[in-house]
Amino acid sequence: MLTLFAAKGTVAVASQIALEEAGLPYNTRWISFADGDQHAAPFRALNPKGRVPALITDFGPLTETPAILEYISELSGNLMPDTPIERARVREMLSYLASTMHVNHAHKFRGARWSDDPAAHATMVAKVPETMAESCAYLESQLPDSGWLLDEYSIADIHMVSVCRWLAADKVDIENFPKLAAHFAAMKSRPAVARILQAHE
Ligand SMILES: N[C@@H](CCC(=O)N[C@@H](CS)C(=O)NCC(=O)O)C(=O)O
Repeated sequence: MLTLFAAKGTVAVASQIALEEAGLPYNTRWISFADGDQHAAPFRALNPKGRVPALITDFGPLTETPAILEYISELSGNLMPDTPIERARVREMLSYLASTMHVNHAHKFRGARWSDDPAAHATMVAKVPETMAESCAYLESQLPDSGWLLDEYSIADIHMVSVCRWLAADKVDIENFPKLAAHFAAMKSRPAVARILQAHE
């Protein structure tokens, strides 16, 4: 049985949605950032990076949202398009979300990763609405006028939910990006997505 380690409000939401949508049996183990669980020895033994998500498989822990999402899609034979170029497009989006947009967001709470200077932290926080809006503009440019990112529903659509959840708190009005707003609304109307978002409240 798969076990997913997650914390509320985090990118782990994407892996949870993918597990639900794939219909795979799994357990969720919630950890608390307020209690510093991600840095404590038991969790570090599973993920030395001290981050969620971490998916415990029969073959050991698997980390990094793009890898977890693709593993879930492979186990289920679902949530990935068929053609090589479309599969590459999915990976292109997952990579952007993880390596650029998530990192933009992380500058709000995790400035200590990049500087020891409190003044630098303040300027990083101030920049988040701008960089997240830039990322939204990129997503808007990639989405079709309606429907999913590609012809069929995929793990790329799922990963986008995790960053859209952060926008209001990051002072970005999603309504400035109509295709993204419609995509997020369509995602939230899916029962599996609604269930998981509710669990993060
Ligand atoms: N590249 C990783 C990033 C994971 C990550 O940074 N997760 C955050 C939560 S959104 C975390 O666990 N942060 C804990 C910390 O920085 O102490 C992924 O995409 O899964």
